[in-house]
Amino acid sequence: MPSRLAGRVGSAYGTVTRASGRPFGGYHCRVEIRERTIWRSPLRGPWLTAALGLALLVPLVVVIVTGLLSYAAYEPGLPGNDATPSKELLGFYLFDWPTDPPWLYRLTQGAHVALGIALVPVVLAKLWSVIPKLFELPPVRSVAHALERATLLLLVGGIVFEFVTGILNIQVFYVFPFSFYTAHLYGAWVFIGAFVAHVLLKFPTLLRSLRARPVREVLTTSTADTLPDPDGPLVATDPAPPTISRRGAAALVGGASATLFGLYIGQTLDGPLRRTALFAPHDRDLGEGANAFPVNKTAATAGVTRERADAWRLELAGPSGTRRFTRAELTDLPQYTHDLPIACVEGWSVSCTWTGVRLADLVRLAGGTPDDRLFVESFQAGGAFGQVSLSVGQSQADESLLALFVGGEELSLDHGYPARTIIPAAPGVHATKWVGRLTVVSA
Ligand SMILES: Nc1nc2c(c(=O)[nH]1)N[C@H]1C(S)=C(S)[C@@H](COP(=O)(O)O)O[C@H]1N2
Ligand SMILES: [Mo]
Repeated sequence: MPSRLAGRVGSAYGTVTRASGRPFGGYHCRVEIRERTIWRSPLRGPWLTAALGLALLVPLVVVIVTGLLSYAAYEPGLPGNDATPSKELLGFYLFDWPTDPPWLYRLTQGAHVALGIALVPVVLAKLWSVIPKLFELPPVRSVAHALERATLLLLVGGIVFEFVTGILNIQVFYVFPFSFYTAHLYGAWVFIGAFVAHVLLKFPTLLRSLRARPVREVLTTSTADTLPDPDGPLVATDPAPPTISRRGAAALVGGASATLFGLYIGQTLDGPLRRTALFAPHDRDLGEGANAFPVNKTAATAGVTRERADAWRLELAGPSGTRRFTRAELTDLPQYTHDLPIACVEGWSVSCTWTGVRLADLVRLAGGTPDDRLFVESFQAGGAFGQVSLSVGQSQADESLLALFVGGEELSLDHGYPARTIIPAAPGVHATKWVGRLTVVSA
């Protein structure tokens, strides 16, 4: 008798024989019955797991690639930009981050964060679809089986770790007792390794499982007519009556995913659509006027006061010595105006019109050449955000500015008054506020 039927009529006997496939003793028998009767959804089976796997495949590759690009965008090879301890090979990057097009990081990091958020329901559904495996008994059957389970642990542990740290970070909820940057980078490599192995191993199964159930059939089958997959791993031996069809489940997961995407994407857009970013933490009470855009670290938390800012001089150090400039002396230099976005690693971005002195002009004023780069230091109190090495390309780009004005108004204290750098296509964290010193470094 087919084992599924045996399960359906509720025979504990049939359930057990199929599950263990061998003679059973009292203890073993009890455990197997429990395992087989908890997970009874008729949807669980090779088709659902494969369909969710396919839905995740391309977006996860985009999340991985944009994540690695974000690492490259930090220019981790330059002094002071990457504090990751003992990164060795994991810290490799292959190219200088470009300065053109200026919206590049806005796009890659917006995609990284928005897709990461949108995939949460799909990942949860995928974990739900395979959850009986977590309670598989006996826990280890052979060396090969132990290895397979260890890989799955890295895969599931890796994705859960990356999603949890990423989401906490974009919600500016820094509760973990370690550096987000380091943990998310190391976690990424664990996940990427397990992900690549998993895709290579399971892709043939994915194709086979999807072919077994044509899309047309899935789309036209009602809840009442929804049957379990024919025999296969994960299929309940004792399935409950269906409460949702496969197309209904797809609509549920897809709808949840689209809703999350829709409620986040606004934080990357300029204009009225920004107000749709209900879940994003950076878009409330921005104030009025040209300085009404998100503030990551306020002047107050950075220990910057109006008095300190007013007593300020910019120190410019280079081959021809150190010079000091008042703000008025800087506004007397040739001024340039560019529309450039600030694009934070946390996914939000905003385009502003910046006016100020060209960084390349300052390099020249300090006696540097077009092959030199800048080291930027803030006069804020302490903190890891105070120092950034810009690449030669970033220091020399026409659009890279020491900005003094935004949207035609003086920078507000929270946005970096008296002066901040703004670099095309660079991550927001490299747009140093309250610049205290610029040093020309020959590359
Ligand atoms: N000195 C200093 N500059 C800084 C920061 C900081 O904490 N200190 N935060 C950075 C980060 S993470 C971002 S995204 C942008 C945010 O700029 P905003 O606060 O002007 O919007 O400033 C960057 N510049
Ligand atoms: Mo940021």
